[in-house]
Amino acid sequence: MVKLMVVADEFKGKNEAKTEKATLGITGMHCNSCAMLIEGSLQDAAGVSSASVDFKASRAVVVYDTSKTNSANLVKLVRDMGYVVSIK
Ligand SMILES: [Cu+2]
Repeated sequence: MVKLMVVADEFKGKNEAKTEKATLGITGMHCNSCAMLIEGSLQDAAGVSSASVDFKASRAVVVYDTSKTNSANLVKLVRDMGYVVSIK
């Protein structure tokens, strides 16, 4: 019990940055290159550590640092590319 708490505190101290995963629903992708284009833009966005876009599922999964960005920014980025985006 005590040991567990110590480990948790150490982890907290090292990790100021909090990672979160957002799933976005994307409407308007016509082919796989749309998905690749969106994926590249998300990967290049500040605070994003990984992004993958699935054309067939009309969905993007993005892992990001909550101290650097938020899901609203990610949604806006894809919206500005001309797609309809919702947070799943
Ligand atoms: Cu396309």
